[in-house]
Formats: sequence, structure tokens, C-alpha cells
Amino acid sequence: MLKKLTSTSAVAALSLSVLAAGVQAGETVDAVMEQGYVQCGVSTGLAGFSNATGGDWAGIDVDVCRAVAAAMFGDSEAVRYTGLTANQRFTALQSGEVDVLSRNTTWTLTRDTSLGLNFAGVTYYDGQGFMVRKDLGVTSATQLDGAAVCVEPGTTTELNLADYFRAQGMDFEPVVIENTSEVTAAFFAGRCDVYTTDASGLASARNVSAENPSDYVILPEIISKEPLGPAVRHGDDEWLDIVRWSLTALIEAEEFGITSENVDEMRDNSSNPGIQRLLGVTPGLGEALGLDEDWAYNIISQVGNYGEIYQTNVTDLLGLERGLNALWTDGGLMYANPVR
Ligand SMILES: N[C@@H](CCC(=O)N[C@@H](CS)C(=O)NCC(=O)O)C(=O)O
Repeated sequence: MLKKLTSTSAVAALSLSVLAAGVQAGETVDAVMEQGYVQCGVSTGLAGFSNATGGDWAGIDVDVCRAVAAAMFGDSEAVRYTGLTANQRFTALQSGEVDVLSRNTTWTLTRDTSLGLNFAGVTYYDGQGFMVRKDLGVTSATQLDGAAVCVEPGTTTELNLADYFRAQGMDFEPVVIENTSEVTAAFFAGRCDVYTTDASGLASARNVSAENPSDYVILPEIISKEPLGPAVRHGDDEWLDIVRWSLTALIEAEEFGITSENVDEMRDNSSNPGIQRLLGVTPGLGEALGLDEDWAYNIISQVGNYGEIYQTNVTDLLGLERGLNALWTDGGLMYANPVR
């Protein structure tokens, strides 16, 4: 369980709230603790990332919320989910309808500033691509001049699409549709020639939603950088810290080779000081976060490490290899800042 703020940190929180003009530090942490669960904003349904089948949400973004709940409450099931379209997601976070937005959301400057968000890290390094029906005979995005393109509003996708076609001196006809199931249905029904979104979303549409995946090809061009990660509102640094370090613990666990299977054995027997700190054998990190010392142990034992989560949700389901999302030690970009 989350510990009460010590009197020293309560004083620090108070002075921060004075400095931060009306924003009380710790407000979200207190509210989440009080309500007893994390209200997590996810997509309306995107296999591999956040998808509800039979009422159970699953996906890499869902697992980030489960990790936060495990860290705070020792219970990865202490989460409630709100399905949000791209257009709805930022208002839902700003208004307090959700505590954290973990929904294949790209970290950009204007979202970080004008929209008043803080990104806690990156769960998935992605990039935007294009998918077409194979029988069109198109092999490169540079052949798409004049195409009708299905796209979701309120996304970086929409903006990159316009940039890319302008830069190539090509025209396109946007077919703008609000949620994934409808936009993919429109594409599969032939209402547009091209579907564009993050490459992971294309793989999800083709591998999971298409009747016959081999009827479709994903073109080789990746036209943008889409670092996807969980975001919180400006104004509560303690909450940001909990989300950030919960995500970091998933990656750090993989770096150390700690899995949901061996975490007990590691906690009982490892003499590695880093592992002992992460798993709370050597106390201190839990207290620093205002959590129990077994915060990371609970994450790993209940949710797994980053590699386990990726394998189940992305490799097994969508057929995507680790690529940029491999650990830095394997040539990827996944790198845990020091948990100490
Ligand atoms: N990463 C991009 C795109 C995110 C996005 O919303 N993509 C669509 C297409 S894959 C989606 O997730 N839709 C889910 C939904 O409508 O619930 C962004 O942050 O703007």
C-alpha cells in the first residue's frame, strides 16, 4: 500500500503547491490512493496495445497501468479503464476523468507544453507507415499520388500525412474516421486506397482485424518518429514519478534478467546490489517514491518485465520483432535510467 507522506515531504509538498500557483503537489497521488484504483485512459480497441476481449483489457499500454497499480496497491488488477478515441484522450486527462493516459500516444512538444501533459517515458518506439491492398500493385509510398487515405482525426498521423504528401509534391484525399474499428472497416471495405497510422497499428489491423491478412501490404516507408508513452497532467510531480519509475522498473527488470518466473528466487538469493535495491531487499527506493519497498517486486511478479510484456502483446500477437524496442545492450533504444 502507498505510504502516507512523511511530515517532511508534506511540508515540501505544501511549499511546492504555493510555488505552483494553485496546483497542489501530490493531489493525484492522494486521489488515486483514496479511490483505491488507477483510472487509466486507453484506446477504444487496438490489439497489442489496449483491447478488451470478453471484458478483460490486455496490451502493452494496459500492462503499464497494471504496473502502476501493482506499485501503488500491490494489486495489478486495481485499475479501471476508459476507452478513448484520439480526439477524446487529452480532454479526458486534462479534466481528471482519467489519472493516466496509456494509449499509444506520441510524445510531442506541443502535447507536453500547450496541452499541459507530462510524458513519463517511452513504452514503444514507433513510426508512421502506409498499408494498401496488394492487388493495387503499389510497392512504395511515392506511388500514392491522388490516393484516398483513411486516417483518424486528432492524431500526429493526420499531421504527418499532410507533411509527407506536401514534401513529395503529391495530392491525397483524406477519409477521416474517428475510431479504429470504423476506420479499419472502411479501409477493408475499399472506401479508401490507403490506411495510414503507426506501423504497430497497421500490423494490428492486418494481423488481427483483416479477414485475409495476405491481401494487404505494408509499404516500406516509415515517415515519422512516434515515441509512444504514458502521460499525466502537469501539476503533480509525485504522480509523474510513480508512473515514470514503474515503467522504468519494467525495463530495468529485463536488463537484470528478472522475470515474473524467477523474481522470487532473485529476491531470495541474488547478491547483485542493483537487484537487491530494485526488489526492496535493500530498502530506500520505495520510501523515496512514497511506496512500499516491494513496489517493483509487485510489478515484476504480477505483470512481468518489459521483454515478457512485449513478447506476449507485440511479438506473439502482431508478429513484430523488437527492432528499436530492443534493450540498448542489444542495439535498441530501451534504456532504464538508473534505479538507485
Ligand atoms: N500515435 C499517434 C496515433 C495514435 C492513434 O490514436 N492511433 C489510432 C490508430 S492506430 C488509434 O489508436 N485508434 C484507437 C482508437 O480509436 O481507439 C498519436 O499519438 O497521435
